[in-house]
Amino acid sequence: MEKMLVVFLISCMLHLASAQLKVGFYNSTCPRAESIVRGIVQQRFNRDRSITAALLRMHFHDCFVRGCDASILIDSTRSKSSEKDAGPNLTVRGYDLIDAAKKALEAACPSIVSCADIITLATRDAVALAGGPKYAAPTGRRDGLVSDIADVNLPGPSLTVPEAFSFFKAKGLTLNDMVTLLGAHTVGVAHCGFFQDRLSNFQGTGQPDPTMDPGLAARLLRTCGTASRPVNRDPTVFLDQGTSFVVDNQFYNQTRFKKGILQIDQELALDKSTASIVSIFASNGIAFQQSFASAMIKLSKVEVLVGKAGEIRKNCRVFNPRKPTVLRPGL
Ligand code: HEM
Ligand SMILES: *[C@@H]1O[C@H](CO)[C@@H](O)[C@H](O)[C@H]1NC(C)=O
Ligand SMILES: *[C@@H]1O[C@H](CO)[C@@H](O)[C@H](O)[C@H]1NC(C)=O
Ligand SMILES: CC(=O)N[C@H]1CO[C@H](CO)[C@@H](O)[C@@H]1O
Repeated sequence: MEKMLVVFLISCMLHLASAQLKVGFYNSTCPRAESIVRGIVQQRFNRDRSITAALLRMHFHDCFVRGCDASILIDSTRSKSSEKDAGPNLTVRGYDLIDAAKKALEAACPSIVSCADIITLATRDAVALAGGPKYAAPTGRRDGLVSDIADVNLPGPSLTVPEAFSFFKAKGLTLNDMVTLLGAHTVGVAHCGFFQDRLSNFQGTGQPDPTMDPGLAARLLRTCGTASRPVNRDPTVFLDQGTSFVVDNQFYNQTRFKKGILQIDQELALDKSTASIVSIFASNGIAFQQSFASAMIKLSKVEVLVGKAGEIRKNCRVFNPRKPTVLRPGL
């Protein structure tokens, strides 16, 4: 009984928390906030279209570890390893863009716009620039006070659909949200190490993964080499072999032709719980775009800090210095 009450109260609090995010949260406190971020993303995108993939992955990794609180941005110190240094972070990119946006925002309105909102807004803008949906992103997130390598528990690329779904379900996301969000693999790259097992000796059979198109497997093998004889140093390949820089539904079409790169991507088209969603998105680009916009908004609300929780960091890579009035007993 007591337990149920606690669960009820916590779920009320979570509900309230997300209710405090608002579209245009900075309208009066920093009216140029969204246009400043958009300008910086546009500038970067003009010379490097891969920024869309970088930000999407950063946003996902941030939100799945302690909620969307910019904990992924914290640099490790000599005494403490932060989220950034965990294995699955591997090659999360785009930290410098967040720094540039923060610098411009601090100049325009000091200590107002959170790093967590910068990630959300920059991702939203980069998605739109790459041909994805344009959507209004609620803001008002606060930055977290904890970033610990031990908290990082992200899904791996060789999971089954039900295994992967357990991670999304724990964040309040549906199977439809998961299939939609994995559509982010319509842009960006993967290092060979994440799918090499599929190319020549799948599960010890001495054969490529039978769920991968043999022509594709042969091509990827030439790029990647084998685990014992790798070609140069861990090269990358496009996750969407069709339209690699465009946020569109081609990723789903590719998986229907056995051209998913990661095992989990291919599984989406094969598992009976997700195959029908994949075929809808593959044949209906507008349905995908609409679903992607709403799933991104849902992702951006996972376990956020609002109100007086957390802080507004001055520098996205370090926590603000503690106020001197806080005396800790024993120190
Ligand atoms: C079951 C869930 C997921 C798994 C197992 C997974 C796994 C991976 C792996 C292994 C890579 C390659 C990383 C590298 O080689 O550097 C990757 C890349 C990527 N992932 Fe995911 N991912 C998942 C969900 C998501 C979600 C929900 C998003 C965003 C909404 C996302 C966005 C991306 C993007 C954009 C890239 C390309 C990054 C780049 O080019 O720098 N992923 N993912
Ligand atoms: C901010 O302005 C936009 C555009 O006028 C409006 O849609 C939004 O509701 C406003 N938000 C707040 C919190 O005032
Ligand atoms: C779907 O992918 C296949 C295989 O790569 C390609 O031949 C076909 O043109 C694609 N269909 C659409 C509608 O883009
Ligand atoms: C960008 C970044 O901080 N990457 C780190 C990811 O984690 C590895 C260790 O697993 C570090 O070596 C990288 O520096």
